[in-house]
Amino acid sequence: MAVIRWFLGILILSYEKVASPKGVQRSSEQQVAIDEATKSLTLYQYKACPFCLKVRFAMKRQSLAIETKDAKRSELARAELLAGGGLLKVPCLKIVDNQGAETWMYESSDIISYLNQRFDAPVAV
Ligand SMILES: N[C@@H](CCC(=O)N[C@@H](CS)C(=O)NCC(=O)O)C(=O)O
Repeated sequence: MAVIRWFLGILILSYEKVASPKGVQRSSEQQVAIDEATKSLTLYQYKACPFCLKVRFAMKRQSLAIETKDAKRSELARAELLAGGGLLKVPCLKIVDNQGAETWMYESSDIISYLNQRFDAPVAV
């Protein structure tokens, strides 16, 4: 089982290398605004998780420099995820609003919809 998981991990990471999408090009002012907005986001993930890869591709497509934390390798990240989100499941997007309130969003499809809705339009930061 561990060997199969290891092999799948290698496949996923290799696929990411060859299939990683191109990022959208924005004006530098727009990109600076988006970079500022994404400082309040953190993606908890595993490198070799296919659902996390789906989210990383969406981030790449949108040129979003969201901080990622590896909940498999980092005990601290794992503890943060469990304490904040309540589940040891990835991907999970931590969203901090202007008042400092946190939302912990699970489910890759929900995370991608959220990112697309928030960052697709140039003014929606
Ligand atoms: N439906 C979820 C599936 C997420 C999922 O199954 N993630 C796995 C890793 S690939 C997980 O976190 N499993 C719990 C664990 O590994 O402890 C999604 O699309 O985000």
